[in-house]
Amino acid sequence: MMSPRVTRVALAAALGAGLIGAVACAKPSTKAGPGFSGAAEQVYVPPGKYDGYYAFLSGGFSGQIAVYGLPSGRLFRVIPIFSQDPEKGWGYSEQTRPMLMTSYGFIPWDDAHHPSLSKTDAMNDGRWIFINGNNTPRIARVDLSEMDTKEIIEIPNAAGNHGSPFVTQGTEYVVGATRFSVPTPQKDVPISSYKENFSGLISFVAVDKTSGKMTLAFQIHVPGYDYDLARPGKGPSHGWAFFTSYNTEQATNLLERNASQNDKDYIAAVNWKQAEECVAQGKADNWPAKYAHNWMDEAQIGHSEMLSGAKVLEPAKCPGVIYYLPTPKSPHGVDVDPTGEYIVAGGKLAAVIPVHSFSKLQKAIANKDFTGDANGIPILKYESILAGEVQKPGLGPLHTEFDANGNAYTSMFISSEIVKWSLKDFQVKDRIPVYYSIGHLMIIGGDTRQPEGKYMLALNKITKDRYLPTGPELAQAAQLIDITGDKMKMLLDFPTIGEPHYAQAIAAAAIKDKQLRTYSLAENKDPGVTRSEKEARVERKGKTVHVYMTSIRSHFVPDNIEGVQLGDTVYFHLTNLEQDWDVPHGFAVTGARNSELLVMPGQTRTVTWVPERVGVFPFYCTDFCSALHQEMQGYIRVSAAGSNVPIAFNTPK
Ligand code: K7E
Ligand code: CUA
Repeated sequence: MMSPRVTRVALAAALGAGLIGAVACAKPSTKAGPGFSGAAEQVYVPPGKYDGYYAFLSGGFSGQIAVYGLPSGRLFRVIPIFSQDPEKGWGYSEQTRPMLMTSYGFIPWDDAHHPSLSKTDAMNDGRWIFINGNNTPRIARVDLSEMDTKEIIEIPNAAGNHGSPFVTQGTEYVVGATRFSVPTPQKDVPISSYKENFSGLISFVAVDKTSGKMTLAFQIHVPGYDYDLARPGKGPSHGWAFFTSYNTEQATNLLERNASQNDKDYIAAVNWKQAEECVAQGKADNWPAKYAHNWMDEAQIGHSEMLSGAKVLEPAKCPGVIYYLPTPKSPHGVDVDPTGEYIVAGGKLAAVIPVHSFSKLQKAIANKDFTGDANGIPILKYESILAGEVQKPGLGPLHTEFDANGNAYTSMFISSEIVKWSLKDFQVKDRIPVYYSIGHLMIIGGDTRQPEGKYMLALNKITKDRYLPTGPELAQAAQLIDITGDKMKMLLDFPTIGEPHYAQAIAAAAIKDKQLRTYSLAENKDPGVTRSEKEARVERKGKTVHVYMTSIRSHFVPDNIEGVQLGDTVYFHLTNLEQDWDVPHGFAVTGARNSELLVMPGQTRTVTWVPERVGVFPFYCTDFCSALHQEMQGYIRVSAAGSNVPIAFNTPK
């Protein structure tokens, strides 16, 4: 995200803005753009009607993705990804726990920043959405027809997978960049030896065209700066990807000051097609690496395997693979316009928005228009690659998205506004205040070849006075803005789950009819499946008791179980026999230390229960499934260790 200094400055700015905001509350029509007239109609989706768009908002430090409807701002679902989610049993049930394995062991949380929809020919294709785990470097793939996480791959040798997982125009790759340079590979060295020992890695994870399966293709070893954000090129710039970096000062302490010295840092322009060739020619080194690859199989059972080794390319062995574009000043976001020609940077501390030209970049490379090099990586001359600078845009430019009419929209963190400017003349055309301290912004299809350009979301870090206060922690928020006219128009505020770093959105029509309704019971391959009530049973194997249980409206089979003893471990394998849409059943048992199970129709989920007391304990369905849901209950009897109560259970006669 940002340096502490910027954060503090921004907080001060936000406090100032808070006062303005208070005024805005009193007189909304003067402070929220041209007024709210008609806004209610624009966002109102009548009961029973659908929204026109799905929006996928990162949950930031919640580790998940939240699915909203636009324009209503209604929350539909939280997709559990990197964090255990007791609401759904994600990361608790035996089938889902492998999804959270890493080389550090089981990691039940991460900080998720950038959802990225899969693309075909630089357009959203509605198949998958990817998101990065920032803390323990990972990338996840969610299937959009199930809205469920199908795969998570760890990124070895990386530290802070922030500039990730932005997809290339044909989803050839999802990318990753190390936010923090570290000793690579890791070793025990003094922190003061940063300049000699620390470096960064830019990773390319290949995505299988048919299955979506992710494979670590190669990594590029880069100088020890902080690599922040990324965007692959498109159209003419397809085959390239751009990564911002800051801390070219290579400071290790008080970065707020010490990493803000240089007038310019860099955008790394990576020619990944060239990298592919060099790797194919055997020019990459094999580095030691250990990383987890986790996936859900077709039976919705999670697996985790530990992989080793990584192909790492040294830029010196692959000339032309990477160039540095000088960029003012501690750049954060980097965004590529719909034509693929313009590369826009957000220099957090910069007074202008610099726009690089891809065609000029190619010319400058051909002419060797370099001003020097950094660890052998050529630095291009700023003036030679510059398309233009947006003057006086506001304070703290971070991220840019694009509409269908040649306009760009940049979020201004410190001055809490969005500025609209033209890609033709780089002149500011409009600005709108946002509440407050905006990070990313998102236009529907705004990172594609053809933005839809109807709505824009402002994704704000701080809300201050916008909502009813809720103690020390206030909601982060999104704001919906109409961008169809010359003037941006504020339509709606809605709170988000966690920090909404970035978002993606797609027309509802593109995915709504592909939504899976049930899993097929006939095809259920879970080893714990119980396909009919007649097969329901309880089996003891030594100190382990397996309960093969079914649920259907409105009972469990079996619903009375005896013969369990202290010292046993009980596995409840619950199969939901329903084959109707929208009829999950839940399962909870007294004293369960993990979570409930929430089992979709046709699915099997397993929860582990270790009884700790003698007695008779109820279990019940947690999901209100029918008129007789409250009757959906049962008992399990726990006897003392060594008791002679035999295993017993009931099934329908
Ligand atoms: Cu919040 Cu993309 Cu992590 Cu910018 S990032 S704000
Ligand atoms: Cu099943 Cu409630």
